[in-house]
Amino acid sequence: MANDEGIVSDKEMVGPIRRSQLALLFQPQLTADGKTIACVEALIRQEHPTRGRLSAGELLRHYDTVALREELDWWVMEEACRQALRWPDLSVSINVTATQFRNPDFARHVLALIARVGIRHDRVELEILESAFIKDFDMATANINQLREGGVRIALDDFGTGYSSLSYLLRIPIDKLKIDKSFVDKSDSLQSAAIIQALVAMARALGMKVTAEGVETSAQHQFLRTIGCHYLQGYLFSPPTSADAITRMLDEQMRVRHAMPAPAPVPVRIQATA
Ligand code: G
Ligand code: MN
Repeated sequence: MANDEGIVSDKEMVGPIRRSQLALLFQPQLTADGKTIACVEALIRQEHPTRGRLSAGELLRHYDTVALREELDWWVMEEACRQALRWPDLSVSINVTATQFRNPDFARHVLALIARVGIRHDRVELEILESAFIKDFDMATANINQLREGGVRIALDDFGTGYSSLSYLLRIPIDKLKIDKSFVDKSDSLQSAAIIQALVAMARALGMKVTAEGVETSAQHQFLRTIGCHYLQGYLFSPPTSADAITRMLDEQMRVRHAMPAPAPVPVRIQATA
């Protein structure tokens, strides 16, 4: 039962009632031209009976025991992989926590889940924060190595906001950098533009892909495209949205592509025979 503020206690949130309130939304990451969805990031929300849609931050306050958090984390991972079976051409990106990375069996469990769901390993990308490495660097790295050997890709989320960013980059095997929204927001300032440009150049030199987060204006889009970001994510293209809406966006993408005029056929000359 809810208290005066409409907040449901943890006890009532376990089991099927709580699960039925959980929703996964997906936010597209597009190729730099803004025309093709390459990946979707799974983001959790709760459809609360009295308080409407709760953000991840509000929702996680209710999942404050280790067991509840763990159950939720695995629910997100499995649900995201299952939903992604609907979009065979896309990767799915899933946020994972520092706590998950400290579990020595984490990589093994993820690989088993992927095999059970039946999604291709190389379509799954895990987003981690630099803070995942602070408490136990060796364990986090061991998990990452095992995941990457299994074909799963790793992205460093909110890049640029943590500590020791540059030294981490050289020490952690990472496939993708996600440049934090706070830099993109200020990309009209010379300093921020210079930092973003340097980050992109460095990531590319290290063989990584780069996604810019929180792209909201076409000026930001043009800048990020020009300097060589591979992928873009943000409200300019789409907010986090339902799985059905992603399917509709893919249908529309296909329709636009096929509606484009086909290149003019090369005229065939028939030689008159003597
Ligand atoms: O830290 P992470 O990259 O996982 O954060 C994703 C969050 O950022 C989501 O909650 C999403 O709603 C939010 N977000 C994504 N794109 C934008 C954007 O263009 N503008 C703003 N204000 N928030 C965004
Ligand atoms: Mn993320």
